[in-house]
Amino acid sequence: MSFNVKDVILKEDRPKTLLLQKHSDYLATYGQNKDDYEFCMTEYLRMSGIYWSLTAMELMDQSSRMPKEEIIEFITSCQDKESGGISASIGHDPHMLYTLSAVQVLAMYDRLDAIDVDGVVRYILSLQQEDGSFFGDMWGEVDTRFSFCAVMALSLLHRLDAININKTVDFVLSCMNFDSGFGSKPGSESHAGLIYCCVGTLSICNRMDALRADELAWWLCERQLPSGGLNGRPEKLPDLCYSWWVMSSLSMLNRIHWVDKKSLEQFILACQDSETGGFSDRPGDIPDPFHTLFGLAGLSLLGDTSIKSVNPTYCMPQETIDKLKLQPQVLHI
Ligand code: GRG
Repeated sequence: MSFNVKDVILKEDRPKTLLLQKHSDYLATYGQNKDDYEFCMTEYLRMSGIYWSLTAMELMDQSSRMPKEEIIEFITSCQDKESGGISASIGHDPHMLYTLSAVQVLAMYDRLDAIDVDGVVRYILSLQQEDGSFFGDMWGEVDTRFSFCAVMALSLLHRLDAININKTVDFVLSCMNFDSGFGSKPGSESHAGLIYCCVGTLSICNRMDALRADELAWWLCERQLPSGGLNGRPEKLPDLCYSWWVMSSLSMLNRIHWVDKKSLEQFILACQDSETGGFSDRPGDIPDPFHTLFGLAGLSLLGDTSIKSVNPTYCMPQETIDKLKLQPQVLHI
């Protein structure tokens, strides 16, 4: 019996070296024309867009090309005075995801004073539920992504004690599946993106002991396809962003050497656009800041020394995490 593996084929004329200058130019000019169709259509996720671009630029040591003061002023304007939460763009509703992105950006700029920190803490606390889970916003969707956003944002603010950590951990553990992976809520299918969120939550809360590390790492390694790229769950195509979700999880589990690093590196490099700069989800597709961050961050985890070291839990430069004196847990065996 033969299986049909969904995968891509890497062409011989693909990019094979890291085009750092092109990526810096791509991100420095992205959004300079505020009337660009793509820029307008992504307003609903602008705050995360700023986080992806700034982190990628920081990792390339090029963040001075970003409009720092304009970004800080924008973030201040996106905080809702009443709830304390932060939105994706001015006049939008606050949400946990964009609150985290804003805190990450301000932490990198060492400008957390630009927002009402007590307001952010109050907002996050207001979204924790009796079972330890978190809503994403006032509309009540529960997802392990929001648990991770809550603990990451609070830990960056040194205010993790504001929430019930034991209940937070218990809820995340209730989302562990028979395959040792995690989904978005209890009983939901394991998915590499959500595994990163759950392992990240346990890393920040110092409860990595609760994982079934070998089985989980085995499931994560099985995400690697013949092209070298990784998918997010069985039977799916590879996507560059899983170079982050899978590899960061393996890194927290201290089992990054379980994947074939060389072929993954070839896949990541093949996702570069050699004309415009930037990385895309798969070779030949259109690049965007999201995949550009995860391409660079993935290469950093693989040990590329032309990129700064990235912290696998926070997806931020290690030097920022050191400056904040944070020590997310990594397994030792
Ligand atoms: C600080 C890096 C960082 C993140 C904050 C929001 C968040 C925490 C993490 C998101 C994790 C996640 C769910 C990632 C998956 C993103 C993705 C490509 C989803 C696509 O899902 P499908 O089902 O794609 O459309 P597949 O690949 O399964 O076909």
